[in-house]
Formats: sequence, structure tokens, C-alpha cells
Amino acid sequence: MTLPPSVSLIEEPAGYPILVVEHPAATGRIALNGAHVTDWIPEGHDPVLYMSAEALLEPGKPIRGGIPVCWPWFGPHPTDATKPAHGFVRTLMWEVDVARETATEVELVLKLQDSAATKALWPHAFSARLHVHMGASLQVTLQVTNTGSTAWDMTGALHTYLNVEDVRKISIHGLHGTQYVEGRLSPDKRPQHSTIIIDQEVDRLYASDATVIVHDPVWGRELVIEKAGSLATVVWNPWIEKSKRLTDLPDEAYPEFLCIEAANAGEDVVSVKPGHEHLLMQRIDVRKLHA
Ligand code: TA6
Repeated sequence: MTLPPSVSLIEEPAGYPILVVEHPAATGRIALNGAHVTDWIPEGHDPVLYMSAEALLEPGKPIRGGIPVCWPWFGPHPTDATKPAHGFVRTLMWEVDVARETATEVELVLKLQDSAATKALWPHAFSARLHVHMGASLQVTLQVTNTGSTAWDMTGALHTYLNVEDVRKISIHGLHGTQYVEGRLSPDKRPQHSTIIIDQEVDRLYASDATVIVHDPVWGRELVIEKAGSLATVVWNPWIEKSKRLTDLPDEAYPEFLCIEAANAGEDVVSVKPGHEHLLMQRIDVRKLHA
């Protein structure tokens, strides 16, 4: 694979391939483990994606931060608790299929298909491609195709960790007037009457694919998250106690990030017929509050 001038492939640490993007419009990194975008810094801005200082960069391990690709299920496996949370593609090594650049962005496509290892976890044939357009914006699309002869059901998410100055001082806009489930508390749907603030553990599935704006007055920016192909939006911050239980996250790091996830989860199961595909897209833009 010949890479364009703005893209290089390194191993950091050894045995852990990472695509490094250094383009006039943005810099960033994508680990082939999980097709995981770990870093994106649009020109003239500060880093947009959060990465835990204790994230594990080891083949076969999920990465705490960036954009975990959660597929073919979101959260715990619906019937078998022994299977990995958030599916298995985030812990497999993907391959580079396309790498090209224009004056405004770099386009990368990573690919993965079923194997004996995946079929041991999920007995279906599939092709997965992650399309990354990295420039002044970041657009990530998970394209999955049913390459088998029977329909299969899936859920999934682009589980994006966003950098914020202090999660206790931001406000989240765009989901008011919708309903959400706070699964850890109860299965009941609750109305979201106004903007969302984070003053406790929040692990909510909103029945909305609306564009979300994270307003960060301390950092002086807004992050705009558009979605397509997702019936729901997950909003998550582990807060104090859950952070202590996450071994790859410093206990005091919870104020530094917020997850806004394009998702099909819970009751939103997507069925894909043989030969058909599904696209799950998330686009992030950054706006400074002060010129
Ligand atoms: O998206 C929110 C969530 O489902 C939380 O319940 C929490 O488990 C988070 O994902 C992180 O999951 P992980 O398996 O990456 O630790």
C-alpha cells in the first residue's frame, strides 16, 4: 500500500501499527487495532478527541479514548455475558484499504471481514469498512455489509470521547424535547426538558439522532456532532465512582471528557439482509466561541 505524503505508518509501541496523519488541515492518529481513531487536531484548534493517559495500546485490547468502533453489538452481549462488551471489532487488527489525500483532507478506509475468530463469537459473514475523512472536520463512517446468505441483526456505536475543559461546566444542546433511558437506574423513558448538564454519572440512551452541540465556555469552543444511520445518541460520563473502577482511566480524569455516541442500541436493533449494507456516520466540527 503506497501512502500519500501526509500519511505514515509507524509502530508505537513496537508491534502496534498506527497511521499518522500530518496534513495542513489536521493532524491525527488511527490505530489499526480496532480501526480506532485516537487523535484528531484540526489546524488552529486544540485536540478534540480525549485519550486516557492510561489507555492500553496493546493488540487485542480496547482503547480508552478516541473513537471506539462498537459492533456488531453495543454494550454487553444481549444473551451471553462471557462475550466482550461492545462487540469484537474494536479489538481486532484491521487493514488499510484506501489512503489518499486532497488539499483539504486525508481519506482513509480500513477493512475487516469475518474469520474463524469472529464466527466463534458471531456466526455470520460480514465485510466492515471504516471510512475516515480527516481535515477541518472529522467524519467517520462504519459501513457494514452482509456477505452471507441469511439476514443478521446488529446494534453498534461510534463511541466518541470528546475533550472538554471541565465536564461540570459544559452544557449539551440538541436533545431537549426527546426521551432517554438511564439504564443503570431504570428501564423507564424520561423526558429531557432542556439542555443537559453533567453533575453525576450519566449513561443515557436518547431516542434521537439530532445534531448535538457541546458548549464548552471554559475552553471557549463548541463541538458540533452530526450523525446519520443512528436511531439514538448515547451520552456518557462515568463520574467519580465508576471512574475508580475503570483500570485504564486515571481516577481524577472524569472531568476531562464526555462521550457523545452515534448509536443503534437497546431496542434499536438493525436487521441487514444478504447483500445489503448499513452506514453509521458521525461528523465532528469545532467552533471557537471567541474569534
Ligand atoms: O457508552 C456508554 C457505555 O456503554 C457505558 O455503560 C460504559 O460501559 C462505557 O460504554 C464504556 O464501556 P467500555 O467497555 O469501553 O469500558
